[in-house]
Amino acid sequence: MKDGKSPISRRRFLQTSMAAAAVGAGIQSPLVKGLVPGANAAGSRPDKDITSHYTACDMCFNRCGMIARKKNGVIKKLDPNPNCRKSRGMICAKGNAGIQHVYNPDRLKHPLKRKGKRGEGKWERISWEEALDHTAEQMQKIADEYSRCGIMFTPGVDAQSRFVEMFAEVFGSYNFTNHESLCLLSRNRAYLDTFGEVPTADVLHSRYIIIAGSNPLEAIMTPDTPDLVEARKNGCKVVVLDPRFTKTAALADEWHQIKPGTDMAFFLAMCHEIVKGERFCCPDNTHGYDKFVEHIKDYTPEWAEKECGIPAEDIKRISKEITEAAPRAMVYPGRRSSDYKQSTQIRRAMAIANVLLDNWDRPGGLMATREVGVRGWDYSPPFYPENPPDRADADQVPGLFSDIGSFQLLREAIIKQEPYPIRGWFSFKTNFLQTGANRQKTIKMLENIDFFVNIDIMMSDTAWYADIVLPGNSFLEREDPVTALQGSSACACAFLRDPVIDNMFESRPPLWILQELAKRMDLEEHFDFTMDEYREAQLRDLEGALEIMRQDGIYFNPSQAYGIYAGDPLKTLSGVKEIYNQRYEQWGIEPMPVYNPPQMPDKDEFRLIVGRPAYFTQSRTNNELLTEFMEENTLHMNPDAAQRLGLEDGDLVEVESSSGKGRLRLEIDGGIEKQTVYMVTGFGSLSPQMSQIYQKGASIAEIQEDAYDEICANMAMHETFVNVRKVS
Ligand SMILES: Nc1nc2c(c(=O)[nH]1)N[C@H]1C(S)=C(S)[C@@H](COP(=O)(O)OP(=O)(O)OC[C@H]3O[C@@H](n4cnc5c(=O)[nH]c(N)nc54)[C@H](O)[C@@H]3O)O[C@H]1N2
Ligand SMILES: Nc1nc2c(c(=O)[nH]1)N[C@H]1C(S)=C(S)[C@@H](COP(=O)(O)OP(=O)(O)OC[C@H]3O[C@@H](n4cnc5c(=O)[nH]c(N)nc54)[C@H](O)[C@@H]3O)O[C@H]1N2
Ligand code: SF4
Ligand SMILES: [Mo]
Repeated sequence: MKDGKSPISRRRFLQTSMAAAAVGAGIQSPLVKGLVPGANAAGSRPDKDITSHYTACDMCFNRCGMIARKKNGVIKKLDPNPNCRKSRGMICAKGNAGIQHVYNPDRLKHPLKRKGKRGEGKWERISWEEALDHTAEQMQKIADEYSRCGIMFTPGVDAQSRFVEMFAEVFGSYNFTNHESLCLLSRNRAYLDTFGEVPTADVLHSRYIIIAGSNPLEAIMTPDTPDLVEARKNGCKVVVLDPRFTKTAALADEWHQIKPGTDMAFFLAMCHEIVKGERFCCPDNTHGYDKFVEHIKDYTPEWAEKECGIPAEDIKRISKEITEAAPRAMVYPGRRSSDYKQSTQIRRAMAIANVLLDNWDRPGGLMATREVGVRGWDYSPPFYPENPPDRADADQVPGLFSDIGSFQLLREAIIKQEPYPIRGWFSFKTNFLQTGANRQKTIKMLENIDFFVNIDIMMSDTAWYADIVLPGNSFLEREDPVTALQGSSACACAFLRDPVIDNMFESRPPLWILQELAKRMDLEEHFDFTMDEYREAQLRDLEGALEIMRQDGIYFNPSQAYGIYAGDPLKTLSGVKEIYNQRYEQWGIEPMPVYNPPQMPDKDEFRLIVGRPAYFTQSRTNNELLTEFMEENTLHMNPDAAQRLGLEDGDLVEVESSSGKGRLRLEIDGGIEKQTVYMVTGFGSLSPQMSQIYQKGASIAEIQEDAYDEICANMAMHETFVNVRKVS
């Protein structure tokens, strides 16, 4: 590390990550054993100087089981934990590159205080003592001058984010939000409002899967990604609807290039066909079946063809085939649904199709929440009578999640300083300046923020705009609480992390930072616990689980997988599956999905959509082992469209929306719909300290317009229309 280079060579990294990617394809591949000698791998390496440490990957939210190999105090390699059924004994390329996450020369090394203007990049090194004193003082000042709700808290996906949530509550702010309003809330809304909870998908045992608005072969989800490959081998039919020819489309039996934003037409027509076929009949355990039959009368496949571009004959055939395979069949619920203003209703149409397939709580269908047994920590946050009555983003959309709200609505509230002032921002492990649509608006929001503290592992674009930047430690340096995980039929499991190496530089864990702040704000009593005490409370109902975690790196609860409800009422208002949603009726919105064509780009415009490559997580692109796969992002465009504009592959183009613009190279892509363009997230960095991505490609957040779902205010990224022109 002395020369600033990582201790693993790139060539060796590529070899190992390829091997691991191959492992992902098969479930009990001999490669797993090749990578990890011995089932219980701890201590079984031939080189006696190498020690092995169980952990869980944190390069994305999947948290695949992992074993870190350490020699002379340095992590040399990350291997999959073969005991981890959730990840099917796999880690992906990003997981392998976790080593560069820890040993990245761009890591933040000590606390920093801004000296110049925001974004100017003038920093002063300060001690932790000064950083914590100053942060506590500023937060207290805002609480005193405005209210405790005057600070917005935004933690990212992390085993310790719960502590930030607790801190926000104890401090007294309701203005808490996280990545979820950029990600999956409209999907969650749709499934909660249909089945009473958000299911996992039993991909492995399914016989027919329609995947729409999801790309699990690149947007990796465990165990769904390896399970999809396995299910396909076992004869499961896979049908993909995507405006792009993705890797999932390549695996599928059928790919249909659907017109963006029209999925609801396809699924309503599919429901029409299923109902017409009368193979399925479920009036007993559903609410509103008869009304729905009437509702979809005119949503015929012939009608849908005109909207979504998929031939009526195909819609009829697919509907018949999937009904024959039901109940071991599904419309895959997917995950990210931050697409359209109507995403909740689009996903509702997909959820209702699942109702008609009668796959709820059954093998090969949608699985209900299983018992893991990890419990919470009991605490009682103080009540602050002087606080405003509610969140600043309350009441603006009917189906807002009251615990999470919406980043975009909070941003709006801060810009307007309505209904009350929010003057502070506490952020941990999120990068809204790269992941929140309309970056300039986020920068504008900062004009009204008096104090912004950011905890990151690197100088992200968001950290670059902070007043105080605190260096967080990485997952391999951490002592983390127990995390419970669900992974379809694969598992209901739990794991924890112990440090593999000491904190590098002056980096610190979130809990320590929060405890230090609590001490300085007279909130100490609420954070007066050790990690051991916390874990003990979490595991109070799981005797022996800790030992099992230590021995295998993971604990499985062999809890019931199917038939969990067994005739008991669902958690919906009616106690049954709600095709007709009663609460929507109360809210004054359509209780059943009504098709409205999406807003379309003008003749000379394109719709800009997002999606992921397999080798980056969100904006976490600043990793030398991964930029090897893609040095900068490109704008994908259909060849006919490019020809019309006189553009050639590799041309430098400017992409402009009403929000902003960016310059990047054109990539001609025969697999993308004609009026749609696509680019990868996480480039065009503002922060020069992100050395791999600074001045590389363009930031999509700069170009995306500020749209959100009409029901729950989840971000709607595909409502962005752009012009593209050649830069001469
Ligand atoms: N354009 C576009 N926008 C999107 C998406 C998209 O596909 N395209 N996807 C959306 C989705 S689905 C989601 S979930 C959100 C995600 O939105 P974010 O949560 O904002 O995304 P990340 O890029 O994961 O940001 C994580 C930040 O945490 C830092 N970090 C990583 N590890 C650690 C650590 O151990 N400690 C600390 N303190 N910091 C760490 C990283 O450096 C990075 O700055 O983005 C949404 N926004
Ligand atoms: N490698 C990698 N894996 C990841 C992540 C990552 O950043 N990188 N992030 C993780 C996270 S936080 C999430 S939320 C999940 C997201 O996983 P997914 O939900 O699978 O999300 P995306 O990759 O955004 O895939 C969405 C797909 O929908 C397509 N699409 C766009 N518009 C439409 C439309 O109107 N109709 C249809 N039918 N399709 C459309 C896009 O082209 C894209 O292929 O991935 C997780 N896994
Ligand atoms: S999918 Fe890849 S990056 Fe995500 S947790 Fe698993 S190994 Fe890590
Ligand atoms: Mo996400």
